[in-house]
Amino acid sequence: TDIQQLFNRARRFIRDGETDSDPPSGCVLYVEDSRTVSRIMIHLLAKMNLEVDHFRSASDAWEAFDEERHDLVISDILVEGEMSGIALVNRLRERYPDKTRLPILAMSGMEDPVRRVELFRLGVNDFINKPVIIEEARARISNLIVNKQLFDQVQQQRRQLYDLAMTDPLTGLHNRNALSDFTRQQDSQCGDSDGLGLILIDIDHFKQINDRHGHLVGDEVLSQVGDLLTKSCRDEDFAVRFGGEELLLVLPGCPLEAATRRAEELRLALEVLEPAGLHVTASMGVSAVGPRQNIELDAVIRLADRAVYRAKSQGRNQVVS
Ligand code: GH3
Ligand code: MG
Ligand code: MG
Ligand code: MG
Repeated sequence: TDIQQLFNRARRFIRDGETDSDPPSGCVLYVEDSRTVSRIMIHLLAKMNLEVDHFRSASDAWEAFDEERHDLVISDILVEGEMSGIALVNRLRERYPDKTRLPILAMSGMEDPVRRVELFRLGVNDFINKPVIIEEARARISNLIVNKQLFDQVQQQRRQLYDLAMTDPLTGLHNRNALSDFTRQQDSQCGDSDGLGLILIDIDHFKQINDRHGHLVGDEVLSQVGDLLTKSCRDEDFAVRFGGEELLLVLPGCPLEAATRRAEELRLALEVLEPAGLHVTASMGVSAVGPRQNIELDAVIRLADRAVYRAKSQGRNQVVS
């Protein structure tokens, strides 16, 4: 995996202390007003397989900084122009306090160790003294880039795991974990919300579908009904697989009448859908909570559940609100 490659690279680098044989690719925002120093550094960065956006002034670099593009900022501290390297570091750290997310490497010919320590206090990750020792610069830059990319990978994997934990694999809808999160969020608004409508959908005689056609066909039916719901969702809507063959649509800002209309549209769409070639219907219960009405979401779901029960007892394939 990519993450394993990064680990191995970092391990090799630390163990052997040698220059990276397979340096990370990435992009560096580089601020330096001296031609001599920048020529050396740009050459080094290119050899390290890094792209360079080079600026002679800190304010130009500040304008050009892009968190999506840049893996590292290398800044000279004493640069010409109205903005100093220190000011650039300050602004970047103000916006990106996380040192792992945005590494900053300061460069300067500072004899005074007290001023060097000050730079770390301002939030730089590392420091290179001038005149530059190439191998030292290479090692420090490589460390920062490897760490940053490792961090990005971990973040990405964390997001993927989160999505996995919140999604029902069969239907692709949100699962109960996601609903719990949503409910907590909703309830914490304490009646500040615009209100919402709920449609609880229970497929009719689903057990018969399984019994007659097999579990896999039942799964296919569920998956296609899930797709129907997904397609019917506006951006703000929230579709959940609530139970086995029970699906829940949360419709923020949707009063009872509008939610009932949406349910009726869905009921008709399902009647003609014929998932897995079968005639499938559902019973739907609709409930709603008005704007600034302080009612817990679970209570509104119970109302919808009671409405489903009535739809079932009144003959199924209908909407009750
Ligand atoms: P009703 O019209 O009263 O709702 O009848 P029903 O048969 O739909 O309701 P019941 O609650 O008796 O049965 C639901 C069935 O759904 C039982 C269960 O085996 C099936 N089921 C639950 N989850 C899944 C699933 O993931 N895949 C399949 N194929 N079946 C499932
Ligand atoms: Mg059911
Ligand atoms: Mg049932
Ligand atoms: Mg059912």
